[in-house]
Amino acid sequence: MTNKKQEQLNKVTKQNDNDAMTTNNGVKVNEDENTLTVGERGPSLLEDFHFREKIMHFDHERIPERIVHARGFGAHGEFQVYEDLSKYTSADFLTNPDKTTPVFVRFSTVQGSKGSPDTVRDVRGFATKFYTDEGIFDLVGNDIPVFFIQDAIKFPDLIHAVKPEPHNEMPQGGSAHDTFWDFFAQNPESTHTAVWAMSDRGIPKNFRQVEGFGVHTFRLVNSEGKSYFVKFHWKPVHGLESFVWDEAQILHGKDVDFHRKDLYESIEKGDYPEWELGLQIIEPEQEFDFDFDILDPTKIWPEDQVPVKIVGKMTLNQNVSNVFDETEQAAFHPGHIVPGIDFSNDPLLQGRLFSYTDTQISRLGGPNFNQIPINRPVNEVHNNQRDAMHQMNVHKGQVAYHKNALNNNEPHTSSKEEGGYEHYQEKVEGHKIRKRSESFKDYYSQAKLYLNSLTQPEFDHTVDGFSFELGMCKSIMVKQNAVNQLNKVDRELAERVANNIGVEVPEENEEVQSDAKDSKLTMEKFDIPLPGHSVAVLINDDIDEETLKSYAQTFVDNKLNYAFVGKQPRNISEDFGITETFDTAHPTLFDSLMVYANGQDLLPEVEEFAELTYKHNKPLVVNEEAAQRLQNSKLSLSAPGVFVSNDPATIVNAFDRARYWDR
Ligand code: HDE
Repeated sequence: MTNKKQEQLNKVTKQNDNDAMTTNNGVKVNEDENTLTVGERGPSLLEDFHFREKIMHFDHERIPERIVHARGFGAHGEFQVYEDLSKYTSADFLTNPDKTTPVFVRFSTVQGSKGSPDTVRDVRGFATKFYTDEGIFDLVGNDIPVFFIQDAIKFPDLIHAVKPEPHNEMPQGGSAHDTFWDFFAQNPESTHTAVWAMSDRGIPKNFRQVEGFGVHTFRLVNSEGKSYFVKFHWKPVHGLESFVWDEAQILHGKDVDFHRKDLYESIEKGDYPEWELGLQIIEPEQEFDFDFDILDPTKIWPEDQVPVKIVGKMTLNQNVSNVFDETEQAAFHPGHIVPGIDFSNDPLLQGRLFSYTDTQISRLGGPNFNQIPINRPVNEVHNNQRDAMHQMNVHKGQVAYHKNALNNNEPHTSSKEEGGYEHYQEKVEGHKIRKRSESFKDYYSQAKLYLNSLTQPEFDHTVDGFSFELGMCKSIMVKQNAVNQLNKVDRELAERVANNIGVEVPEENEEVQSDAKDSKLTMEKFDIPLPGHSVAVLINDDIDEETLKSYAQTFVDNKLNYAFVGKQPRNISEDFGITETFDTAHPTLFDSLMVYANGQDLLPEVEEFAELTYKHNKPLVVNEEAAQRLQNSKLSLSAPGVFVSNDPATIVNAFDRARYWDR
């Protein structure tokens, strides 16, 4: 499946097949395994230009990783709007339902370096580049709808606090350390987002099953110049799922690439990840109708109050050809917008508009990063910008300035009617001041709203999340200060965390008083479709070929991914059989488990596999032989989500729920 962007990329794709190796200057290479030396055992010669070029290039292969969001993974796809939204916006990709717009999406963690594990507890970046016919629109969002700070000037402080501590560069890929929680306790505006990050939202099971949020308030502007406030949402067609923390931690070691592998393999198999684009729209006259400031990025617009209008679908359908060339060099920027979309005065958004171009200059080596294939728009670029590092174009002609007569005043500017970008003409007045608006100062009500809206297991997991992270802190003062902050949101949360980590339970009656809930904050709001889930079938001793095949057929029919796991691999055909062993497979790598025993005692590995699946609340089916032998294990055969059956359809039905929290 190719779209315009992929065709453009194909044109610049270098194939290594069937081509003679050359130097970068085009000279054919006759030898690539030995440097030029004086005699077979003599010294190397400086004149070996092929060696020098090869090593010089290698020496400079790495570019600086992103300051934040260094660990990421991307894919191509396309977006199509369901209906003409010209009532709200003039953006061509949002008004023409017949048009498909190429997209490139990069998911990321925030804290860790490029090689850190995928499954850490963190906010996930969800950045989408739309290659529209009117230029590039980047929706550079996260999987959590709010952010830790309200003003961009505090971003370096937040990131310095969360990144590995400077004196020992620890910890990697996590916020469970003193400086982050000190920042949290001293900067109460971070409370709401921290509560989200400590809940199940901080440990998503994969990228396919996260929500996406533009976070900031933007504007949509229609062709008459009328503007609406808008928040952008991505709603996952595959529902929302998370890990349990123990499972995520094991995965840091078992498979550091767990999330990227899931995305890559889903796309390779043709099980394309999909999201629907949603808009929350507020009329300009309603700007002050809410008990929060709609410009404050630490606040959601509760969906029960401002419903999300579903307007289109994005499908990721092609992996990149080369991760460095595309994903690593992708330069996202919230300031890349197209006519029909505009900014609000959210002070966090305004600051981001400076940061992203600035960072690309040092990361991608100069101001021509827009010419890197992944960053090029699909429409043509004409302007008088010239020269600079890594210029990829050969500009023709004498004239490089505007206005000119020598070249008929080309390239010319365009009026709004001709598609020129015109900024929304908002009237603003005020004094030059450094001051936070009073309307930004309620830090706790929405954190409470979030906690009130969680199911009991979700709330319990949030208590566990805080208990782990604060428990890992060394400073008693930091732990106490952090719990004192939580006490302003929710008494039960503060009390349980204080007891878990051994600090004093703060005073009573400090918490914000509110029973308000929003039905769209629990992760259980989405159905979770069966396809894409996985099952490991453990073969304890032996299984006949027919049974194995019938199991496989049931899984294929239901679009479940599966692996047969045994003591040793056993090929039945070239691509079918027992492909995994107890050394290569692990319960954390699968969503469910079937155990098949055939008379012999259970192997210790099988019992361990079953116990961990049980502990992580996942569906578990054991055949009768296995059930008899599991009588004395740590798992209870009568617990919810544990089934004794020989029938592979039982596991299909067990996916009625992805996790049995009541186990
Ligand atoms: Fe970013 N952010 N950010 N950020 N951000 C970067 O840009 C920054 C913020 C987000 O996959 C950097 O190219 C400032 C909010 C994503 O390549 C940098 C502030 C949100 C990505 C930067 C914020 C984000 C970045 C680092 C405070 C969610 C990864 C490398 C005002 C709405 C994009 C780069 C990718 C990356 C600055 C806050 C999302 C340093 C100053 C809020 C998804 O420019």
